[in-house]
Amino acid sequence: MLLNILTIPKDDPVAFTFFTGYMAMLAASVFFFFERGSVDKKWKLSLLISGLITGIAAVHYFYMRDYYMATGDNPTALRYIDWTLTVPLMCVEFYLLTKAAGAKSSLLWKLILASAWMLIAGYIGEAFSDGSTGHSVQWGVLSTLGYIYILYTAWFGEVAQLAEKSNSTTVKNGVRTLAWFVLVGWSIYPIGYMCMDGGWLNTMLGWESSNIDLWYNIADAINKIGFGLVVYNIAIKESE
Ligand SMILES: *C/C=C(C)/C=C/C=C(C)/C=C/C1=C(C)CCCC1(C)C
Repeated sequence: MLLNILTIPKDDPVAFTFFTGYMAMLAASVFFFFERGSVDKKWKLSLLISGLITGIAAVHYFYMRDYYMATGDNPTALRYIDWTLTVPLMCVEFYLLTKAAGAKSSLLWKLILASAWMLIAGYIGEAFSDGSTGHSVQWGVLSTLGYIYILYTAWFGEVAQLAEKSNSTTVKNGVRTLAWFVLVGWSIYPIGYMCMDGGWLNTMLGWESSNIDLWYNIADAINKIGFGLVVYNIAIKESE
């Protein structure tokens, strides 16, 4: 197959979002790293993590983009390696934000465990798909259990309760905004998942499987850059 990374077909939105996604992640990382200098010492670690999330994504987008342009396939392994690193780092952001209100490291480990569960089940559902709806739905449902655990923790569980106890309204509101990201932004991923071959939506609507990356690319930009910007806003306000 011809390696064709210089021309983006004008009717290929997936390629388009791989290029813009890559550049946006890179720019966001530069922004978060530089802005570490504008916030109080106690917020520098949070901004570093924001920069690492988009930075790790930028490197994976670099490779995923080329993989997609060369093969036209979904870069499933690269995608899940990226998520395996970046989703736990997002859990670290929740932990750091609620630490001042008394978050224990056990909270962090529970969130990381739930994300590992969610991603391993999702990977099995995608990478070992036999094209059947049964396989896709079974692993999708198992994965969703991990997602619901994180969602519950952010909205009603430990994270929400600790944020409520925080004496800063900025932190309280910020954590609530991040919980919205987990509810709305993260829900784009299972929708994308259901569009794969054999996926529930794909079967129902007869969509193309390559659409899966369009969903994932849009979701990643919202969740990684948007999430980081919320943390950045909290840090700036709290540093004033
Ligand atoms: C930066 C990457 C992020 C925030 C990735 C988040 C990924 C998910 C919330 C994925 C969830 C999935 C399900 C809930 C069910 C189907 C399989 C997944 C892995 C796509």
